Amino acid sequence: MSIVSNSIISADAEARYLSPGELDQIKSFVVGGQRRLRVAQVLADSRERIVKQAGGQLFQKRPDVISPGGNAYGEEMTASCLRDMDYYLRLVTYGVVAGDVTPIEEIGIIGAREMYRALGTPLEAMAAAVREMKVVAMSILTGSDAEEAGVYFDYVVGALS
Ligand SMILES: CCC1=C(C)/C(=C/C2=NC(=C\c3[nH]c(/C=C4\NC(=O)[C@H](C)[C@H]4CC)c(C)c3CCC(=O)O)/C(CCC(=O)O)=C2C)NC1=O
Repeated sequence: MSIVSNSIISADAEARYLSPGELDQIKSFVVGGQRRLRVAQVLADSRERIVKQAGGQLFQKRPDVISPGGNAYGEEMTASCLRDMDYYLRLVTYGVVAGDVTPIEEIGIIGAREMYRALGTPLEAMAAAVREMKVVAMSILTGSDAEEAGVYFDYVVGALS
């Protein structure tokens, strides 16, 4: 789930102490801890704005998804769509905190493509929604904070594409 637990699991599998290389990686994870927590907090605090603005952008660029016959057509379906966007934003914050994509993968990626196919949700529009959330998040975060979070948005976009 994180570099710390992964390193321990692989070291213990070989009944050995953590290597200098592993300790170095853990060190940079620990050193970056405050920043990752700050980034996760900013994203969580901005969740409404991120989802709302990104949803607006998505529906402007893909009016088909909210038009009759579209997967997110109607108040209830649009709400499910925005809720899914909030889900993925939440998972991005998990990734940021863990410094690892594994929690995102386990909770929201494995099986997601099949699920969306079954629901008739266009995957490329779901990926586009996450890309739009990244754009909004990048306008809120700066510098290395934005870079840190960007990795996890990109991961979700790539995994859903
Ligand atoms: C945290 C992990 C997690 C995820 C990811 C998740 C997704 C998820 N999205 C769903 C539905 C849905 N998802 C969407 C989303 C969209 N439709 C579009 O056209 C857009 C492209 C997109 C929004 C950007 C919609 C419209 C539904 C409702 C579909 C339906 O009920 O037919 C459903 C079906 C059950 C339900 O409606 O709650 C699940 C399980 N649930 C989870 O627990």
